[in-house]
Amino acid sequence: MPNVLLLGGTTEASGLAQLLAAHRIPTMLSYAGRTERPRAQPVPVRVGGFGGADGLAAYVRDHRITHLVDATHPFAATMSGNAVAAAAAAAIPLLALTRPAWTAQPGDRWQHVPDIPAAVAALDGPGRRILLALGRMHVAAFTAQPQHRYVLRFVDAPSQAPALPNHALIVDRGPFTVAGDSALMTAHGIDLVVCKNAGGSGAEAKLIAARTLGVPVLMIDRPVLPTRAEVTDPQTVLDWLDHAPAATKRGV
Ligand code: 3Y8
Ligand code: NAP
Repeated sequence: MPNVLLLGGTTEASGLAQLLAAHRIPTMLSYAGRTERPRAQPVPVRVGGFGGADGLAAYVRDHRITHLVDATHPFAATMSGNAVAAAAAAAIPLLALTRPAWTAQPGDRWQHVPDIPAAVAALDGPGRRILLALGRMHVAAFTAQPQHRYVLRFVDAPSQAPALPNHALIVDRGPFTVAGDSALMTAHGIDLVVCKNAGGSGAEAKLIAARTLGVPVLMIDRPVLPTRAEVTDPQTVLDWLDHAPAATKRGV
């Protein structure tokens, strides 16, 4: 019987947790602890970092984990790099459950930038009304462009006001709806959406709303992740668990 460590924090991870619970496959879902009230899960949950790749490898050994599934967000590059290193060190199989990057559809007005600094640089020029849909972690970078009116959306209320001088703050967690994001963008007169190429359905509403409203999008491309086996369907993970050899004798 597999003993799975599922690195979570995404819609796909939650979907896989449902499947694993339904098949009574022993699973621990792991959160970093970035939000105050993570979604309840049908499997046991742990919260907090492991202490780098070595800490994750030690956790795998100590808890006799046989399979590691990385279902973290495409921008969680450090975690994904640690997962590759720890799975190798502990000699257990690793599979990433991810989602395809979004691609521009007819009617989309996208400008691609490679990372957050490039997104900040792209905002040179006169003041605009920007939906900065990046969460809380990267807001400070945009203080370099204070001339804009920013609409921010955080999962949790911040302990102190964001540093941007001209902003409106919305506290809401996804998945979001097209109707909700269309109403939000209309109410605030948004003329630019800035977002990460997260992929998936949970954050896609703002792109569909932007397309309908004719609002341009500044799309931050994904960081490069280490090479690892990747699937996009939770059911495929179940098949893998049935067939991937568990930990070799060496290492565990
Ligand atoms: C803690 C777990 C589920 C998973 C839901 C998905 C969809 C809703 C959309 C916008 C974009 C953003 C942000 C976003 C979405 C899903 C998914 C997704 C984007 C929770 C969650 C955790 C986090 C962490 C949080 C980050 C932030 C990013 C908000 C739970 C709700 C912007 C990413 O305050 C903070 O420090 C928040 C940090 C990392 C990025 C940032 O830079 O601020 N997610 N989000 C996970 C952990 O502790 O390990 O609380 O339940 C999960 C979800 N957020 O099971 O239903 O699958 O992607 N999350 C982005 O895509 O750009 C919002 O506003 O339009
Ligand atoms: P990150 O930058 O890649 O990771 C930073 C550190 O956070 C990791 O080294 C690890 O600490 C810890 N960590 C990250 N994910 C973890 C997990 N699932 N369980 C235990 N520890 C974890 O990660 P991030 O971008 O901050 O993302 C944090 C969480 O939010 C992840 O669950 C991710 O799926 C979710 N999320 C992120 C985004 C985003 O935009 N980045 C969007 C939606 C959801 P140690 O080194 O101490 O082990």
